[in-house]
Amino acid sequence: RQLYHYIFQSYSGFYKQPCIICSRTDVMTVTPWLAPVVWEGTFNPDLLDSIYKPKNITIAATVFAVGKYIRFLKDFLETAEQHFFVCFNVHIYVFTDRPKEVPKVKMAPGRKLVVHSVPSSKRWQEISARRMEFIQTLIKENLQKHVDYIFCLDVDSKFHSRWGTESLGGLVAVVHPGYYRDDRSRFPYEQRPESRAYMAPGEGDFYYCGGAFGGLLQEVYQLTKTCRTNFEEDAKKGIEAAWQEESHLNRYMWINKPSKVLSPEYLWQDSKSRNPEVHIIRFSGVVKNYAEIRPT
Ligand code: UD2
Repeated sequence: RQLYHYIFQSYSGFYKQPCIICSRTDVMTVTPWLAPVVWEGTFNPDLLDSIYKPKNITIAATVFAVGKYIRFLKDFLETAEQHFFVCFNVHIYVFTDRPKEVPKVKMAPGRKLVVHSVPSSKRWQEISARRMEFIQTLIKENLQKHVDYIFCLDVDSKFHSRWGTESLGGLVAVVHPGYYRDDRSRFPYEQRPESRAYMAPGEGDFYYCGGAFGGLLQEVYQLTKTCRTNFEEDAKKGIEAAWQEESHLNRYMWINKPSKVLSPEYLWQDSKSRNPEVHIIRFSGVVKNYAEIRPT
C-alpha cells in the first residue's frame, strides 16, 4: 500500500496545489540567507518522500550511550523505529562503553544497528565533547561508501512524531527550544575571546542545539573535524567552552550557515510546556536527574 502511495504521488502529481500567497505567518519559514526553516505546515511529507524514495538514500544516525546513559537507549531506538525515516534505509551507530547492555530492538527491513565500543570517562563534559572526534573518525573510516546523510543525536531523547525527508539538507541545524524567543545577547555562547568558540557581542543568528545536527556526509565531516580541532586547540590552552561542543557547533554554524534549519519541534524538552507556534513535537529530551546520571 505504501509503495502504491509513492507511485501514485510521484506519477500523478496529484497533491494539494501549493499556494504562493499562503504560508505560516506566526514563525520564520526562511532565514535571511534563504535556508528553509522547517515547521509543521510548511511541507508536504508525501511529496517529499516521493522525491527521495527513488534515490534509495541511506541515512545514518549516531547516538552515544556512555555509562548510565545506556538506560535511555531502548526508548530512543524503539521510538526511532516508529518515527525516524520510516520506510528508508537507516543505519544507527551506537557508541557505548557497555556493549553487552545494548537492548535488542526489532528493526524493519533496510534498518540496522551497529555498536561501537568507546572508553568510559570520569567527566561528562569529555563524553559529550569527544563525540565530534568519534563521529569524524566514523565518517572517515566506515561511512563514505554506504551513507548519504547523517544525523547526530542525544540519547536521552525520544521520537514522538515524524522526523523524515523534510529534514534533509547539506548542513542541518536545530534551533534550541530554550532560547528561540530570546534576543541573541541572552544566548549562552562562549564569551572568552581566547576560545575558538568565541562569539562577539552582536554575533549569532540562532542558538542551535548540540543534541541534534546533521546533513550530507561530507558537510558533517567538515563540521566534526573543525569542532574537534577547535576543541582540542582550546584544551591545549586550558580552555573548555561554556557548553563544550555545543559552543563550537554554534561558532561553526555562524561561519558556515546551515542550508536547512529545523525548528524546535525537532528537539523539544519534556520539562518545557509547549508554546502555541509548536504544533507538533517530533523529538524531545527526557527529564533526567543530572546529579544521579552523570559520572561524579
Ligand atoms: C546539552 C546538549 C548536548 C551537549 C551538552 C553540552 C541538547 C538537547 N543537549 O545537553 O548535546 O551539547 O549540552 O555538552 O542540545 N553522554 C553519555 N554519557 C554521559 C554524558 C553524556 O552518553 O555520562 C552523551 C549522551 O548521548 C547525551 C549527550 O552525551 O545525550 C549529551 O550529554 P547531556 O545530555 O548530559 O548534556 P545536556 O543535557 O547538558
